[in-house]
Amino acid sequence: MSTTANVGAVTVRGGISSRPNGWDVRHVPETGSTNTDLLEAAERGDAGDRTVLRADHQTAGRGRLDRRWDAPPGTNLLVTLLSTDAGASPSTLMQRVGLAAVAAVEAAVGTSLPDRLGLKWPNDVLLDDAKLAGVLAQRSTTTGAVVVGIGLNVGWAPDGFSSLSSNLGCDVSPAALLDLLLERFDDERDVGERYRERLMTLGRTVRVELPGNRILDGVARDVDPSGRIVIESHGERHVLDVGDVIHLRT
Ligand code: BT5
Repeated sequence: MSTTANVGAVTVRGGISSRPNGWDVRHVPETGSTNTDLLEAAERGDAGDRTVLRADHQTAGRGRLDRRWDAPPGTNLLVTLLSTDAGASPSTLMQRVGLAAVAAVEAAVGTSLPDRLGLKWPNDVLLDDAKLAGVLAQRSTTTGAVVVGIGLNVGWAPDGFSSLSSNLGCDVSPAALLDLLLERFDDERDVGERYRERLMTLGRTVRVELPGNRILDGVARDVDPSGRIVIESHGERHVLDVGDVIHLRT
C-alpha cells in the first residue's frame, strides 16, 4: 500500500509497513536529521510509540553535543526509534538499541564476534577497536517522548573508523540490517546484564574527557543501574553520567 507520510519537515510518498512486532517503519530518501524529524512528529501527534524513521541520507545528521554524524547518501543505516512509554528511561533505551545493533551485525555476518564487536560506554558500537556506530537519545521537553537514533557504518566509514563492508566483508543492505535490529530490540533478557556483558570498557584503563575540558584517567570498574560509569582513579571512585571515553592501551 502506498501512503503519504508527513514526517518532520518532509512529506514523502512511500510505503509504511507495519511489522509483526508492532513497529511502524517509515522511510525517507533524504532529510536533515531523523532524530529531529521524529521528535517533531511525536510532538505534533503524527507519530506514536514504536514508530521508526529511516533515511538514506541526512544533510544535518547529529551527534552528541552538537557534533555531526556523516555518511554519503545510501551507504549506511541512519534510523531513529520513538518511545512514548512514560516508564522507559533514555539510558535503558540506548542500551537496548546498542545491544540490538550488535546482535543484528552478528546475525548478518552469521557468527558471534565477542572479541571484535561490542560497546564502548555509553553507547558506541565498536568493531576492531574503532567506532562502527553511534547512538543519540533525545527527550521531548513537551511530551516526554524519547527518540533514540543510531548511525551504523554499513558500506562507508570516515578514515579511522569501522564499517561492515571494509572490516567484515559484509554486504548487507541498511534496510535489511534494520529489520534484524528491530527483531532483536525486544530481547526480554535483563538489559543491564546483557549490556555489561558486551561493554568492552569494563576493566579497561580509560581517559574520560569531561565537560569543561577536564580529563579523568583511571580504570572503568562498573556501570550502575542508571547507566552511569564508575571510574577508579588514584584510589577514588568517580560516578559519571556524561563524558567521552577513550580506551587506552595498557
Ligand atoms: C554519536 O555522537 O555517536 C551519535 C551519532 C548518532 C547518529 C544517528 S544517525 C540517525 C540519528 N539522526 C541523527 O541526526 N543522529 C542519529 P558522538 O559520540 O558525539 O560522535 C560524533 C563524532 O563521531 C563526530 O564528531 C565524528 O568525529 C565522528 N563521526 C561522524 N560520523 C561518523 C561515522 N559515520 N562513523 C564514525 N564516526 C563518525
